[in-house]
Amino acid sequence: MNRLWHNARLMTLEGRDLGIVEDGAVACEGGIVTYVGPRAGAPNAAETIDCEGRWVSPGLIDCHTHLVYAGNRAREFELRLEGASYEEIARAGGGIVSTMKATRAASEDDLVAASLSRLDALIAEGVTTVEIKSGYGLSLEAERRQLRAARRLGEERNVAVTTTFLGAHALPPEFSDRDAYVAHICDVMLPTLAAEGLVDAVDAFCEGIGFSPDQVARVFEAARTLGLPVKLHAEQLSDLGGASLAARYSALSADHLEHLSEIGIAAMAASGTVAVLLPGAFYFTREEKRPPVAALRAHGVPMALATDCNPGTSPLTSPLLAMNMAATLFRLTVDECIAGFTREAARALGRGDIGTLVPGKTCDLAIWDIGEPAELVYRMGFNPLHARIWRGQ
Ligand code: DI6
Ligand code: FE
Repeated sequence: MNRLWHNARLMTLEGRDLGIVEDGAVACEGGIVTYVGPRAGAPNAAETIDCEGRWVSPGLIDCHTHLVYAGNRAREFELRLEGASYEEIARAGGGIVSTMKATRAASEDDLVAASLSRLDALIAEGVTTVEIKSGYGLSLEAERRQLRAARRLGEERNVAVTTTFLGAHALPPEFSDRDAYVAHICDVMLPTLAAEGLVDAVDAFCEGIGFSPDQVARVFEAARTLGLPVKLHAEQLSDLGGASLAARYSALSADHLEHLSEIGIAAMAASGTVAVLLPGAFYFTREEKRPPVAALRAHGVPMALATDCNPGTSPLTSPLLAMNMAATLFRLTVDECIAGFTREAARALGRGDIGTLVPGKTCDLAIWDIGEPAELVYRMGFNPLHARIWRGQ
């Protein structure tokens, strides 16, 4: 079935800015975009949809989430309000490990049910592709359950799910030695889950309370052997040189980056590694050091944005609020915020088939009730989505 959306103002995201086309049209056939441009040149279609002058952008892409988990950390939030730090709570056995316990106790059905409401919140704001990490199971069986639940979410809803294995997120209680756990990840967990088709990419938490650069390098070697792309939680709480390490492995992205150095920035620029900025985690943990946005810009490092939806540091399910935070807290421009959830997010996932409106790409659209693009970034807690199209439907 071919369709044509017309009488639209387009943000194609083609090129370096928003790629605006006034009085535009988008045509699709079989879920693939066949035309983007002025209405005057649009082909005929079996079905035409009048957008009544609304703005149309690519569907949003949330390229970094930990959406699948059980329980919540509201109590830990209260402890932090009383003065405890995130690292203190983690070292005292709270933090990631407390979510691990709840997640291990949940069935696959429980995980799907608990995660659907979070996924629906993203979808309601125009998300058409979401990356979901494991990392709250921390055993072969429980990581498998998390990844399977993530895949199932993509069957329950009209949304594309891409999965990332984050076994190296925290040390599970069965292990007292981080090196031994890393060996188990490399020799058993990752190869098994990859063979089951559950892993699209591999991530790790490179941090004092997580894993050292040497340990992460071992995980990346195992990923390379399996032909899987890598990404990294890097320089969130301290500078361990994670971004440079990620760049050495041609990582798709390095994420967080508040404590990123000039050396790390130069390495990312050279390898084409995307900087994924996560203002929700910055805000929620009351981090005081901002990611070096001006230097990333100066070096031409592409910047993506994501919610980092997770129970501990970013219980955020609003890409639009994340854009507002990125502008207000990190001084990103409106164009950078919108590109961060479309074109650059696609790049952070290594996906050439989504993220811009160009013939040949997947027809994922968000249609907005706004007067100008800045309105997407400017509002807080208001959702102007008029309609969302996934694969042409
Ligand atoms: N960094 C984060 O912000 C999340 N994971 C990570 O490596 C937090 C995960 C959590 O606290 O549950
Ligand atoms: Fe994260």
